[in-house]
Amino acid sequence: EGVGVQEYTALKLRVKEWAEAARSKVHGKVPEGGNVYFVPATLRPETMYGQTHCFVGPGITYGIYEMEKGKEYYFISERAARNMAFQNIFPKWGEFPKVAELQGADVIGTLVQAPLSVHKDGIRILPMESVKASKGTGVVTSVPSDSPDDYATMMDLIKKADYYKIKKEWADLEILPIIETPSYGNLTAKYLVETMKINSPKDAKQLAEAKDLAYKEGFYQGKMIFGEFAGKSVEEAKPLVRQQLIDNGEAFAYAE
Ligand code: A2H
Repeated sequence: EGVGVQEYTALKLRVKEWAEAARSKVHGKVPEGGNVYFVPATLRPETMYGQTHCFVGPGITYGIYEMEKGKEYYFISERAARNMAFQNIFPKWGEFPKVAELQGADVIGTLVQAPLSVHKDGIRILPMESVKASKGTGVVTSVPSDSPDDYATMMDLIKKADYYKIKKEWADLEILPIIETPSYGNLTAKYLVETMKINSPKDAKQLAEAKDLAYKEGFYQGKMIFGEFAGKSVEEAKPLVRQQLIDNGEAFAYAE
C-alpha cells in the first residue's frame, strides 16, 4: 500500500430487496425501475463463486451514485465515487452525482444478487467492523473459503447474531470449496483461522499474517476445483474469470 497501483475488480451486486431502515432513504431518490448495485472491490475475482454475504462498515457513510439516469446506481463510499469519476467510470469526467446518502447500519439485511455466487437466491449485506472507508469502495464481498477476514467475521456473526441484530441464517451459509492448495486443503481460510487459533475478527495482527499466507499459497499453488475453469491454476483462472465478469457487464476495472 502507498506504493504502486492496486488493480481491483469492482463487482456489481444488484439489490433485490432493501432492508427496512434503508427503504425510506432510497424511496423517491432512485426512480421506480432503477437498479442499485452494491459494488465491492476485490483482488480475488476467481473466488466469486463462493460469495456468501457482502460486508459494509456499519459506521461508514455511503452514497448512492447515478451511473445511468433512471437505470443504474452504485452504492459506494464517496471517496470511491470521486476516484471512479476520474477513471472514466461515470459518464461525465469528474462528475459523480449523488442521489442519496446512507449509513452502513441502514442497509444491514438488504438482499443482493451476487454474480457467479452459488447462492442464487441472493446474499445479505452484513456488518464488518474492520472495513476501511479509506480503501476500495468501502464494500467487501465475503468469501469465507479463501479470505481469513471473511471467515473470522462470519463465525463471529453466527455466534453473536442477536448482538449484531441480524438473523443467524443470513450469516450461516454453506462454505463452498473453490480452490485446492497443497498446504491448506480446499478451505484455506478455515484451515488458517483454526490452526492459528484466531478467535475473533479483532485479532488484526494474526489475521494480517493469515491473509498473507492465504494469498501467496492460493495464488502460486492454488488450483481451481469449482466452476468453468476447474483444473486450471489460480494464476491462469484469475484473469479469465475477471474478463468473463467484465464481458457480462457484471464487473468493471477499478484502480487506486
Ligand atoms: B478480497 P488490499 Cl477470497 N476494507 O476479496 C477492508 N478490506 C477490504 C476493503 C476495505 N475497504 N476493500 C477490499 N477489501 C478486501 C476477496 C478476497 C480478498 C479473498 C481473499 C483475500 C482477499 C473476498 N473478500 O484480500 O489491502 C477485499 O477482499 C486479501 C488480499 O487492497 C480485497 O480482496 O491488498 C482486499 O481486501 C484488498 O486488499
